[in-house]
Amino acid sequence: MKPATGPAGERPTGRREPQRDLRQDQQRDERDGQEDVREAVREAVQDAVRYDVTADAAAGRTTPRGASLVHPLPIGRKNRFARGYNRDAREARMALEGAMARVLTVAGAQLGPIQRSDTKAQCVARMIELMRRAKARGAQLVVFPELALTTFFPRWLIEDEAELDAYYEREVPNADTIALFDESRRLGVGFYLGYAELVEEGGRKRRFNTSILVDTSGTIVGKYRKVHLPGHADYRPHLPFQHLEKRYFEPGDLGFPVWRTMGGVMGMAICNDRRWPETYRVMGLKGVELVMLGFNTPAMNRDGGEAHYLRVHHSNLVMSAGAYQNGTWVVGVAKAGREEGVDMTGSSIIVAPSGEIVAQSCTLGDELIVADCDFDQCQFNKTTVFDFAAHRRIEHYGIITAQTGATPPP
Ligand code: CDT
Repeated sequence: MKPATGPAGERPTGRREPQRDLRQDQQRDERDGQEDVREAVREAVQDAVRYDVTADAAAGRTTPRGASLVHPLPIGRKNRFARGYNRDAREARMALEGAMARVLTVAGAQLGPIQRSDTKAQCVARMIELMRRAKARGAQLVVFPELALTTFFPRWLIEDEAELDAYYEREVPNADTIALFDESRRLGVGFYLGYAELVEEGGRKRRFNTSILVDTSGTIVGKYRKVHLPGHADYRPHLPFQHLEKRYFEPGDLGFPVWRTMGGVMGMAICNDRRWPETYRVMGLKGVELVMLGFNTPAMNRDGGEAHYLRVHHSNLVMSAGAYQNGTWVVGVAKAGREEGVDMTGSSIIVAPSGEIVAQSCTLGDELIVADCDFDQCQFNKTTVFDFAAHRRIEHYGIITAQTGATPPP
């Protein structure tokens, strides 16, 4: 039998104590070193946070046009040194933690109104301008609204097929949108883009309300097709404007996929999807850490009964709830202002996994909101009150997928 050998092929000598001591010393040094780094991170980031908070207070900071709100309250357990949306804190943390940091700086690029006469190239030029400004503010990902290349055309009955088709994209990128992809690649900034999609399958035209996710190399990593289509398919002449999404689009057929990219688990939704808890929960069950969604919400409810402020309240409410109940960041980006005579709500927001709004638009025009999204902040909810594996009771949830409408008792 071959004799056992020690390190470097030497026979065991029975005098291995010094080597074990050496290993233990090395391990202790490593532990101490890691603790030193952690302590340095804590101190550096606390300093950065203290500095910003003090500066904000001294300046009596309100919210300048386009600036991100800095929330004064703690956000989750890691707030002390994460405060993901604090730039100095993020940079200090990233410098010290290097590749370990899971912080993505995300911009919501709200668009003011797009009129019928505006060309797609003009819309893309506005988006490129916003993308450049986002890059200057450190953003690595920009979220644009739903149907960002055109006016919100479902407000009209369009019977001429060629006229209708002109609102759709048969492929992306194409001649109108390639400049956005080029700029994304040049700047190293990813983006979410909403647009109307037309595909021909088996000699049949299929239309979807679609969004794509493009990574920082300008490459498409995912596509989503809007599942919850609001409104109606029939023309309703008594209404001040139509909402013909059920006429112009099929319900999405891709489900709610998520993608591991840009340091996190990313998902997409579109406008009305944000009002349905199932949207977030399906992605929550796939571990989503950042939900991007664009929207076009009229400031007025055509059926009456809701003031502009209430529309904004509901929009903020559902996104905050979705974020909190699934421990995920939510970036909701609006089309805003008076578009073809119809006022749109605006109020783009970025919501932390705690459910707190950390950035909010304050105009009805083209405007950026920016936040540093620390994906590690998602862990608190995901491992405590919303630890799905520990607490969900699926034996009672079957009705959710077995029926759509409510059935009250007789
Ligand atoms: N685009 C979109 O989905 N808008 C709806 C408004 C519906 S009003 C019939 C929304 O939920 O905001």
